[in-house]
Amino acid sequence: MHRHQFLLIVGTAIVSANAIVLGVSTLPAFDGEFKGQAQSPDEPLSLWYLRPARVWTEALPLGNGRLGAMVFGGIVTERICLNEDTLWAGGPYDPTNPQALEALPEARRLIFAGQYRQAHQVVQDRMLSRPMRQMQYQPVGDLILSFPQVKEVLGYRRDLNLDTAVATVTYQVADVRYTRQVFVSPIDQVIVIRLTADRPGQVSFTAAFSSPQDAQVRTEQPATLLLDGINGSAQGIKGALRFQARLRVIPPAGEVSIEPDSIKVTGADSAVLLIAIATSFRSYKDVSGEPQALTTEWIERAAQRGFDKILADHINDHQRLFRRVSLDLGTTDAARLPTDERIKAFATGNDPQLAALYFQFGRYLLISSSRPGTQPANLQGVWNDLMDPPWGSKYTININTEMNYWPAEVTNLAECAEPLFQMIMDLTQTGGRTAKIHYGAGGWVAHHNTDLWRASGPIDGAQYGMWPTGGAWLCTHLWEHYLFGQDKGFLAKVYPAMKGAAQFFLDTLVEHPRYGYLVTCPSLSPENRHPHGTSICAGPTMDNQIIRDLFDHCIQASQILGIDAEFRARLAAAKSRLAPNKIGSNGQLQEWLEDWDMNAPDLRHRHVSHLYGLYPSNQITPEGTPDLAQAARRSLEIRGDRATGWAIAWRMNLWARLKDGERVYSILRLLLSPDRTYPNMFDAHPPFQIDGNFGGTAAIAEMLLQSHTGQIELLPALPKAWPTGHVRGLRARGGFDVEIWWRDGRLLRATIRSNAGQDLRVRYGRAAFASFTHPGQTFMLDERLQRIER
Ligand code: FUC
Repeated sequence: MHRHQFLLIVGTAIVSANAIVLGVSTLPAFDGEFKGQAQSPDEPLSLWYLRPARVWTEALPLGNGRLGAMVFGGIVTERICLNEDTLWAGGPYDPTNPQALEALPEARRLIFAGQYRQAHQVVQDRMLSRPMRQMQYQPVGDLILSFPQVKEVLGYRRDLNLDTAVATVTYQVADVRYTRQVFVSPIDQVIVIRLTADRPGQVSFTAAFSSPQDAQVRTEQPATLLLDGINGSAQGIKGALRFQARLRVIPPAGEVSIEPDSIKVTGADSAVLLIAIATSFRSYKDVSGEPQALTTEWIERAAQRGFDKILADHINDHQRLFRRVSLDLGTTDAARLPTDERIKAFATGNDPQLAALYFQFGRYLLISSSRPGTQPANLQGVWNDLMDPPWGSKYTININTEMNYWPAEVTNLAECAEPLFQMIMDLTQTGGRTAKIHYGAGGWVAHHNTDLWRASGPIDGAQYGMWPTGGAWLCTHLWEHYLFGQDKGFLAKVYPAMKGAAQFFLDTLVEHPRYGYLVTCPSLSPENRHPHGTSICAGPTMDNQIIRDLFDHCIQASQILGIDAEFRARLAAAKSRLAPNKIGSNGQLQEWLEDWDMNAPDLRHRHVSHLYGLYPSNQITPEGTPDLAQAARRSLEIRGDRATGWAIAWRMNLWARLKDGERVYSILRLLLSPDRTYPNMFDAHPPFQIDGNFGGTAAIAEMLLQSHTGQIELLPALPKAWPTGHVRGLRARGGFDVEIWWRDGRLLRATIRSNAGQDLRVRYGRAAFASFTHPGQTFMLDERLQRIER
């Protein structure tokens, strides 16, 4: 530990946030000594460390879907970064560009004439949204707790218990042990901090807020600290949100003094701090909410209920979701080390439990950043401390947002995807306008990004933004939700959104003059340049695959719902005219209609868009389409394993679908290394982007269970590194819950529960099992898939 460096960084970060923004005086750094080594926490599903966080990517994330908190665990100063998921820049806005439609025929003509650069220019100049960039996600600010100076601390430890979703900081000063617990309750909608000491009268601190927003701090009785602000303006869109953070110290035992901009507690036995945060956001088009009324109501209610009840309800509700899945990949001595040390050693060591922890951390992050009624998990989930974060911490829907939800169904957190579905419903509205104004089309469209205000047009630049298939990709999540849950009521509710997405393509696909296929134009293969100086093209492979899925899902849904026969026939006709997957001269799956792959400027590009057909889609499978699967493998080899966080995680899922467990595991070693995993286990793009966490979690599930071919396949990509293990609670398409035991690299036993009465087909290697089922029926199978009767 370089203590000197530690002091410097903590000092700088805190001073700038306070001194510049709110004028809070310089905070003292901890200049004492650490003595005595702490033990690892009892709960194996914990992240833990021997020192406070120096930087944000070492701090520990907590959240209830709507609120986020990052706990640094400092000794003299504690910094807790605060987020609320509707605090974005700007306000309701309509970025449609009425000039776009006029330019559309010209762009198409140039593309079909092979004049790609000229087409690019037309798109760039005339077809992008106004403004050309979307609004960014922003922080509320920090809670700063200042404690008395101390010379040395003993047995310092900070940890995050994934099973309880509580972060704890504990250390001893002289003969007093201090404990700080922090959690974010989904039931009471408050951030809760409890400070205790094992001797009476030892808890003293000052609580203050700092914020990079346009915000003011004040105090009021009883023991209340308030931060009132308005959000930032961006791209010429004025900040239209009001927000409030309200902190109450309860019960104000000991000596409490209320200063103009802070609350001071001296000599208390313990203290509980409650924080409520709200903005005036009500929907993407309505910002008339009452943050003050909301925070007041939440604080009053929580204060009355008291710490013990709030904590018990929090833990119950978290465990209701979290405990649905357990995963045991084996444990070695490495599991006793602090988490940051384990990340450094994973690639070269033997630490299977760290992979299980990474898997459960992904589930923990989804529960903490996306719950019914909240915003979907953005590029950083719900955690962001910057006013202008990388890529705006938005929703990038040409891979990243979808990847966030890859683990939702299979790892038994289906309700955590509800915010994504709600976002799709919003996009049908805003995207309907974009379809009409930019394309003169019916239905709705969303391009490669969206934000809180559900902007749906092409942005950022022609080579990134001119991609009309983002909304369609999102819609595949609606169908997958139905496949896993078999809820026809849900399907009936979301079918109009799927239909609207399909309608847009019926209206805008054009016949390719050379091939005769129906293609998207203009479009691109996210965000990869072809050999002709841009990414702009017609009918990239990914589009054909996504639209094939969308049409197919609509056809099946309309059959299940017994509606729309005529529309279904139109879809079937159009589907048969989409371009097929093609194998290029190098044996690769072509990324474009033309065999351009080997001449593209970046052969190792991070996006592997054309492999969408292999994962997440099931259009390409080793058994069903062996030639295409082989071509996909070739494309993966050409791209290589090394890439940014999410791109690595995608590769893992792809290799899992090719059933190469050793390859998946070797890529996991790249993902779970300091290059792509920060000390707090956040995925490094770099910088932090949460998609890699979720993609990695999905990939680990995909190694153990697959169900995309009408059958449940057990242990399809099990690596040698996990010879013996057990997983409980994974879900399979068709409405099944699956539990698997394995030993010495072979299946031992599996239990499959049918929830929806669908036919069951199971495979393990060459062994197979099939049966009719009725809802609630459970099947126990042995290592040869013979049924064990109970
Ligand atoms: C896409 C990717 C980048 C990054 C950004 C948020 O543009 O190409 O790598 O993940 O989204």
